[in-house]
Amino acid sequence: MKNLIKSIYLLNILVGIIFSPNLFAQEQFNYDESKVPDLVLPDPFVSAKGEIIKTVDEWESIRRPELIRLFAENVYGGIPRDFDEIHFNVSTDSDHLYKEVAMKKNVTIRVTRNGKAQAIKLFVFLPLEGKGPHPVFLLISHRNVQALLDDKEDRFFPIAQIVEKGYAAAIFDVVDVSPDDKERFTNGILESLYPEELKNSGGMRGLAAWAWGAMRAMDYFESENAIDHKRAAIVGHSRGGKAALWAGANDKRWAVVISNESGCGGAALSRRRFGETVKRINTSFPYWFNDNFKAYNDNEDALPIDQHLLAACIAPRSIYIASAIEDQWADPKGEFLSLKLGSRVYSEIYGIKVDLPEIFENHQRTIHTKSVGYHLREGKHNLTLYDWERFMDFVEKEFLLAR
Ligand code: GTR
Repeated sequence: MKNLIKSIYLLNILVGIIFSPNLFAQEQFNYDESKVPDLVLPDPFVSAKGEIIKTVDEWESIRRPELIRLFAENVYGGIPRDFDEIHFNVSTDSDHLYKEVAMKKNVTIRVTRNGKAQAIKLFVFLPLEGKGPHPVFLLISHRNVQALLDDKEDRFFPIAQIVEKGYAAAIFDVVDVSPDDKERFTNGILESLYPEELKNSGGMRGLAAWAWGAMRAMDYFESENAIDHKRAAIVGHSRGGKAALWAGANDKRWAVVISNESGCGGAALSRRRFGETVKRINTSFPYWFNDNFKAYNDNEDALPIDQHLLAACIAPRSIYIASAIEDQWADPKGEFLSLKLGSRVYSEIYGIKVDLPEIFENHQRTIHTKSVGYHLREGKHNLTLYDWERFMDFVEKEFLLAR
């Protein structure tokens, strides 16, 4: 009898596991354009109080600061500006793979606040050819930077190609600022420099911390004579692209902001719910965004912003959005639409003639217009030499025009 009860009990557990909702309730993601809801998006030109925004002054004094605040409160958390000291320890490194074309500087950026310190390693490659100061590309890397620097075949960060075009190439690993990990993300500036952010449901989390790191790299560029910090481009791929957009929106020192396949929480419109959704990203990567963002799980229409307004906050500086056809998870169409709608601020507020097509076309194409760059390439989710070549073409034109 005892054995029978035991068997029934075990059978119950087994049936419970097999039919558990967790095992079968796989969330469905939409890849069908006909199922995308009709979009009603927040208007760039109407403030929260209902003021009509028409002039540069109204944009810059009312709407733009309001949007930055709304993104900070509801999505990323703000990027703290205060610290006590910043110090750059620079050494020239002659032991590297790009000796023929570049000089390598290893920079340790040391930031202190309230008696605590954080060190970030920044690697800078300066062209040997040509007279400086050189314009610079900074890549926010969530891939292991040492591994990238040790692999000459890798084109995620194509140092030789960047430097040969006359640019400085700089990179840091997000692990030095906030590790890209659900458990360990506080193990950086969130514990050392800004612990109060964690107590705030609208405070900084991983992505904003990475953006903060990029801003400290810019502080270094400002101090480096070989770099033309007024001609600096910030680049991020995917999660790094989300951080690049947030850094670029907040910090006007970036002349060019480049987001590669940044998708949900980056360039893609959240309300489309195509591919990755707000709920899914908040479930898989809760430490990227602040706690307030979780309120928009399955509730995107309640967001006071959408991602086209992040693109708009970068105006009139240059913005570049890139997508890949097979990267449907990141919603290439939603990325294009963000740029198209966000670029209205370039044309309608700043009078910059942006010439993006009216409709998204799902084939490989590059569109470079004044201040706004875009490409869609064939292939999968990745940052490739093809992408970098398009970025460099665009940046070259932008900087020539700006001279
Ligand atoms: C995915 C994530 C995306 C994107 C990507 C990446 O797993 O869902 O939002 O950030 O990672 O960073 O490569």
